[in-house]
Amino acid sequence: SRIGVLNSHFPSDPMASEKEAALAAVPSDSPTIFDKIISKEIPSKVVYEDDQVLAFRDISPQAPTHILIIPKVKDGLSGVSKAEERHCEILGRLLYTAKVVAKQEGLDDGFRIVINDGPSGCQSVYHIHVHLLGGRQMNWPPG
Ligand code: TR5
Repeated sequence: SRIGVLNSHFPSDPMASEKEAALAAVPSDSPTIFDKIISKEIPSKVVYEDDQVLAFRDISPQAPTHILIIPKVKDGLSGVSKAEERHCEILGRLLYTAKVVAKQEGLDDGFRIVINDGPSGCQSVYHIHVHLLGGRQMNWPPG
């Protein structure tokens, strides 16, 4: 559970080491639902695509515009915390694509970019993705 995950950061939790192991075991190379979205096995509302990245509408939008931008080849990049130097180019391309898509979506007043990482960061799909959110006033701090 979410609370269990949070508790694992307290050394007094007797289950801490077990939970840490479970966290460490999140496999960065395992396929995710996004592989099937990339292959078009599962349909999605694609708003931008090139040879390296895919951008599609989030199935559970948290703002009038909510788009996910992902690399077509994961290459071990399940999240930012797994980034290696070889990923620098694709990491930059994900952000650049967010800008291109924001313009395409008419988000001229601004937008929010989010990358969740790991259980405490509320990541649920372990294939790196940039959330592009816009079309309403964002609040700070985020939840
Ligand atoms: O929680 P994190 O940051 O990992 O973001 C994962 C996002 O993927 C969430 O905002 C989900 O709503 C989104 N998601 C999950 C699925 C999905 C999707 N967006 C589009 N299409 C989807 N399909 C077909 N299936 C999903 N399980």
